[in-house]
Amino acid sequence: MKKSILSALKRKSDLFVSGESISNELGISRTAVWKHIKALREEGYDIESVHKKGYRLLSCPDILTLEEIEEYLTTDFIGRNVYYFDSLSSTNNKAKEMALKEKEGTIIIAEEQTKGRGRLGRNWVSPKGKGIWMSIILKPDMIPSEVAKLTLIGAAAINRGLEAMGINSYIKWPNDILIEDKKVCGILTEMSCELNMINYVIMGIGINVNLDKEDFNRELKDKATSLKLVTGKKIDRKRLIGNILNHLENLYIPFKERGDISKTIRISREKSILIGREIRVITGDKELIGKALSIDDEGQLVVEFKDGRVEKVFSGEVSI
Ligand code: BT5
Repeated sequence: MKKSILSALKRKSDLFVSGESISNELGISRTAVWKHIKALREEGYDIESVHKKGYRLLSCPDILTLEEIEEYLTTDFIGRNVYYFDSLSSTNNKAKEMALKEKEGTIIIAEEQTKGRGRLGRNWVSPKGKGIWMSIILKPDMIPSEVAKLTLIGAAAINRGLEAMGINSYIKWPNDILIEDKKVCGILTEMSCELNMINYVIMGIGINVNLDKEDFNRELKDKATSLKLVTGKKIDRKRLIGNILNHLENLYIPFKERGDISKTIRISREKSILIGREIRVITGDKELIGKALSIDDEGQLVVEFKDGRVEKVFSGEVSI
């Protein structure tokens, strides 16, 4: 009901909508309309009410509910079902709890994470209202070893989504997005699978959108940044989410339907921060130095090591 009232106010944009017309349209009492208006105000909607004229929507809050992001979506299924939370330990954890019974494309978003996670149990800083901390539930019908490619699809979608906002970024294979050599986004892809079958994949995306310098602790100060810090202005999180999810779906569908990741690979190569550079490849407790030569058609990083060996790295930790 609250959603219908909000849509009615949004439809009229800056005009008044009478309480009577809302109550007639939705078949509820004027008092009920008033209660929903009050609840919307508590969520941060600025709604003016004028005697004999009705209600007028003055502004919408900076929140990432479906009602707020859907006007930016052109997708068929990704982002069409949104669970929005003020605070969660980790959106990936919540998504895992819900994944089996939710449909593909469902997203879980939180304004803050109290135990945001990176890979290998590392911490992910996720302060309230300043980032995009979300997890997307995917259910591709393929063998588990294909899942590493989804991270590349996510990274390419984020790169293109940022580009649509006029922001140039680079991809640090396989799961980071960098601007000015600093990390602005990380992806954590997790899955539940059987021997030959994926039950679900959770693609967790963390983007530092409007974080300020003081949001980064000492460890992160020199290696992380935010979109606000690099552009010098506050970035519209709703539009950014829309752009990313639209690109994500466009890159995901050919992969899901016919295993085609050619467009993702093109973007990964074109925007790679590693290709041509000296890198360190960390696998387990081993660390090897080499030069990143290319990314092959399967999304593997081709590295020439110091001893002249050329090898493909399928997944792992790489630093510049
Ligand atoms: C990642 O791991 O980069 C994956 C991050 C995924 C976060 C999202 S948010 C939504 C979803 N729910 C979750 O709980 N997680 C996902 P990794 O490559 O392991 O990088 C982790 C390292 O990045 C940390 O050890 C820090 O050094 C650094 N780091 C932590 N918070 C950061 C931040 N906000 N911005 C940039 N770097 C950060």
